[in-house]
Amino acid sequence: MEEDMSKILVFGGSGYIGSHMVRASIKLGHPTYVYSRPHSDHTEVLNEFQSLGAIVVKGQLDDHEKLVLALGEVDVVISALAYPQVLDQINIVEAIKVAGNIKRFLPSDFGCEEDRISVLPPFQAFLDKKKKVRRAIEEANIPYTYVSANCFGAYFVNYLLCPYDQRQEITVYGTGEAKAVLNYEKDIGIYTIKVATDPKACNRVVIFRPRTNIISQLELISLWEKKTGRNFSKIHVPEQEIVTLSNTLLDPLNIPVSIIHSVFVKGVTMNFEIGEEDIEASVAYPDLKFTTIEELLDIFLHDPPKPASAAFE
Ligand code: NAP
Ligand code: EMF
Repeated sequence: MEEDMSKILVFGGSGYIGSHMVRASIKLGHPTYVYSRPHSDHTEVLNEFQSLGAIVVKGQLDDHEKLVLALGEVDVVISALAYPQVLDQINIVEAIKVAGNIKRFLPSDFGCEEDRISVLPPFQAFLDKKKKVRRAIEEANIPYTYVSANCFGAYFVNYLLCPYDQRQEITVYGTGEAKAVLNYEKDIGIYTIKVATDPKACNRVVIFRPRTNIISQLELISLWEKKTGRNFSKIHVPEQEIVTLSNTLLDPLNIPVSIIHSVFVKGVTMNFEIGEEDIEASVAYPDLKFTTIEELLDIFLHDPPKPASAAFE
């Protein structure tokens, strides 16, 4: 069977979301490769992948020859590189052009749908870099899938509810009524591998917007109150204060507040229609299931995931 399975190479596979993609790829039976820096400090997770049968390729992101060689071994390429490395993905695009064999490339999107929204300047500058990578892929005629995974569920539950904190207060950004989409990281891994190898998803935008995962901050807090039996006082930060912070904080600290504004005040994960050309993952793959927000909170109650380190430090 293994010869029928696409070979998948993951950039950033040792990272926060990339590690879920690598585990999903291995679990679904794909020969799996991880491109990792020679002096990466993610040795523990890389060793785990190797023990599960993945091949770790050591190389820098600007080593063109190494990139072309690694790409020559595989069919599908997923990049889960972090914010500072977004433009380094142009090196991957250049190497894919030379290798000539890649059937699909998924750049490191995995958040808000950057081609449909407009946001505060610090977040916009971040999204513009991701858009630049998309345009380079299209220019080079590389078959792609763009994944709009929306909010990483455990990451944002940690950020919004601070579930490990004994404090009685929870911060609410804006009125707390805008709807947002929160998806569990493990599911993002599985669905990403699914779309990366699905012919229907070639040259499409795939949006992860399951009905069970759409929630406002106020609804999320009251669900958490119900589950924990606790009561929280809500400290509202007015929209204007968030906008002012996004104008005054230094780069890159101005990015998270701009993201909070876009997602939880403006509702950018929910405020556009999914187009006819787009794929919504929960509809397209009824054989799979997204962990609901209810279930995600149950995981926090019974088997709390490790908090991620901040994305912008
Ligand atoms: P991450 O864990 O910070 O980093 C991913 C990997 O990048 C690292 O494990 C590292 O792999 C590699 N890397 C390459 N060059 C590096 C360098 N110079 N310094 C440090 N690491 C380097 O990434 P992430 O937070 O998962 O982010 C991946 C994507 O998800 C991004 O597009 C980000 O915007 C997005 N994201 C979305 C959300 C959301 O809620 N939707 C939340 C967070 C992130 P090696 O050590 O093996 O080389
Ligand atoms: O740190 C983040 O948020 C803290 C409030 C950033 C990393 C998260 C992120 C989220 C996105 O959409 C929800 C990055 C890119 C995104 O498109």
